[in-house]
Amino acid sequence: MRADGTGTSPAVPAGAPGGALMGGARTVLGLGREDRREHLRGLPSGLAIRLYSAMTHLRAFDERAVILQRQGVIGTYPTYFGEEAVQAASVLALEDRDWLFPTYRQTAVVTLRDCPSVVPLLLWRGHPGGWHDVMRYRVAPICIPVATNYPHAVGAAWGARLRHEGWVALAYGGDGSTSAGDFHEACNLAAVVQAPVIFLVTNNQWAISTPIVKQTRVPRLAEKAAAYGMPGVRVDSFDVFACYEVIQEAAERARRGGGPTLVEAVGYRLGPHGTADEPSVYRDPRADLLWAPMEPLGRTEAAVVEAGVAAPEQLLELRSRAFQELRDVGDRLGELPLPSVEELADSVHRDTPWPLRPERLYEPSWARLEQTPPWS
Ligand SMILES: Cc1ncc(C[n+]2csc(CCOP(=O)(O)OP(=O)(O)O)c2C)c(N)n1
Ligand SMILES: [Mg+2]
Repeated sequence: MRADGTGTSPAVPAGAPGGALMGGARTVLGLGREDRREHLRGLPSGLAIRLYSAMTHLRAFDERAVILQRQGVIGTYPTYFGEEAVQAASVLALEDRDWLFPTYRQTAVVTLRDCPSVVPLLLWRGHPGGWHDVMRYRVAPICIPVATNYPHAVGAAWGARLRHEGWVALAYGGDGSTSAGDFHEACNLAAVVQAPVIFLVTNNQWAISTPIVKQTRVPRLAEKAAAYGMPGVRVDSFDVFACYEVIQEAAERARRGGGPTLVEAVGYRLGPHGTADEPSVYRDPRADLLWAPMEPLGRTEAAVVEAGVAAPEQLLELRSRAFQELRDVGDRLGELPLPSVEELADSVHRDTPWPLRPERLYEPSWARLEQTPPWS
């Protein structure tokens, strides 16, 4: 990293797609051809392929999940189409002992830590088998209430610092989450106690139907970091190499005792908010066309092939394998039996409270009234 904290990759040129909105964002793929080649050829051996492979797996998972939702096998599903680069980079830039704190948008990051894909898919089927082993993968349960995962990550990271355990925590979030009180409190406390935590905010410019201009007067979210006393970095969210670099730098700083970092991965939500959403009713579809060339998989493929880091056949092979694997997982998922009422009730609490015990769920409400609760 340079002395001014900007790292080795420069900012997205203003003339590039999204250049105006991406102002100040770090890039590798947006470099001129020669510089980009040099950068990609200088990466540690196999890293480009590992990143690409993780991205294809995430894409295959996401596409399969949308198909399964359309088939009625799973319920509502928040697609992350277009966010594969930042998500793949976030896992690979960290060590296995580091903790991840995902939201509904990062359903599949746990599978990059070798959790079987069927597990998060079962979650969206409302099946108790959808709870991954939190301690084994060091991935917290996903948080659907916006911004609630930030304080969890800060608390965990602060604990790690007090115990000198050497791991860092990474909490995901979106542009909308930065308006929530939890975000403010988490950033403030993290900086005060120098917690080894990374706030990875993917600014896709939309919080369901609320655009970023209605969310904040500070469109460069990374600038908010200054108010808390921590570094803030902008990066192109569609650029897996720049995201990897920025997150790794933040993790190294945190590990050295340098405290938290706010990483703003800026881009655009290329898809709908989720399977129940239709964005054309609230945003101009022409903007989608403008951003389409930033789609991260195709962009990465073009760059690594051009740089001679991978052959097109090799990438095709990786992509086909990932898609076949997820097709098989999807087929098996549809065949699994639905959970019983007992399984549903018992999966929520370690010791199921009396009013929620499975046998009681079958009783008509008048029968419950006539019984004496055990605490009376
Ligand atoms: C506390 C809370 N309020 C409202 C919601 C409903 N909700 C779900 S996602 C979402 C938008 C969040 O947008 P953003 O933080 O930009 O993340 P993105 O969905 O774009 O990844 C909202 C308002 C919620 N889940 N939790
Ligand atoms: Mg958003």
